[in-house]
Amino acid sequence: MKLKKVLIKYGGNAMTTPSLQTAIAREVAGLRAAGYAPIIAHGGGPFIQAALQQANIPSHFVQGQRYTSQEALQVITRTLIGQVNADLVVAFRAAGMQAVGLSGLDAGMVQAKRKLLPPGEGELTNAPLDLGEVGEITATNPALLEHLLENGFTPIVACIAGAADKEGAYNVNGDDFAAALAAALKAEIFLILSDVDGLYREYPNPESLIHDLPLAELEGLYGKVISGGMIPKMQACARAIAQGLGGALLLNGTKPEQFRQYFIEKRVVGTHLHP
Ligand code: X2W
Repeated sequence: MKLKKVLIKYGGNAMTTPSLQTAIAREVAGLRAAGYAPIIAHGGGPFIQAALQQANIPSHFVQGQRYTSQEALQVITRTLIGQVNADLVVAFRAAGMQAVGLSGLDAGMVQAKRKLLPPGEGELTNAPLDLGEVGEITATNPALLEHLLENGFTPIVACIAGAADKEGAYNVNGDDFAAALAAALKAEIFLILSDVDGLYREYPNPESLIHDLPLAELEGLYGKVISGGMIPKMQACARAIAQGLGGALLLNGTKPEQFRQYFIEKRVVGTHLHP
């Protein structure tokens, strides 16, 4: 039987306590048991924030991307690969999965070049905005992930990319990283875990939660229904769908039972974005 690949973007806001990590790991194990092949791509924003603060390295965001100095990159790489990824491998193994900890560096899985943003409105110069050591993905190679999935392993991938235009690594936004891997793997579904139930027409009125969203309707929602941190998430979903991905699903990672409800009980939860 061909396994259905589910690329899960596991964001830092849904992993703040060990018990939440354990609960999500159990749900992901349930997916495996039900015939899905889960792949985890993770960020770790709150952990990065704490590590940078502790190292006295200033940090700010430009259009949803963290400005990353050379010294910040070192701390971020160590935090994501040495701390967050390792903790997730422990949690997922405890839930019975053969978890394998990786980052985009391994086997050239994700390559990037320096990301330059076009200047925003009201900027004083027309020069592109420099984000430091932030990467824009240029190439992906899912071969290693395919091997692992075929042999029953569950890959857990930290959002650090190899540099195509210099020595070393780049810091990549977790949503962009996960979307690129979802597209490269031709996943059945790209699942984004955040800390809200999905997109609301009128936040936080629960009646206004959007369950079904065709891609064509997405553009009209920016600035109204989609704002702040949701903008890069939805753009990442749209890009992955445009590259051939079957669909994207937003679930609330702080309510791990939503996994079971959606995938096993086939209940209507979250926001499903599709072509
Ligand atoms: C992110 C990578 C981590 C991330 C950062 O430094 O925070 C950039 O912004 P979440 O938990 O998924 O938000 N990188 C360039 O995206 O973590």
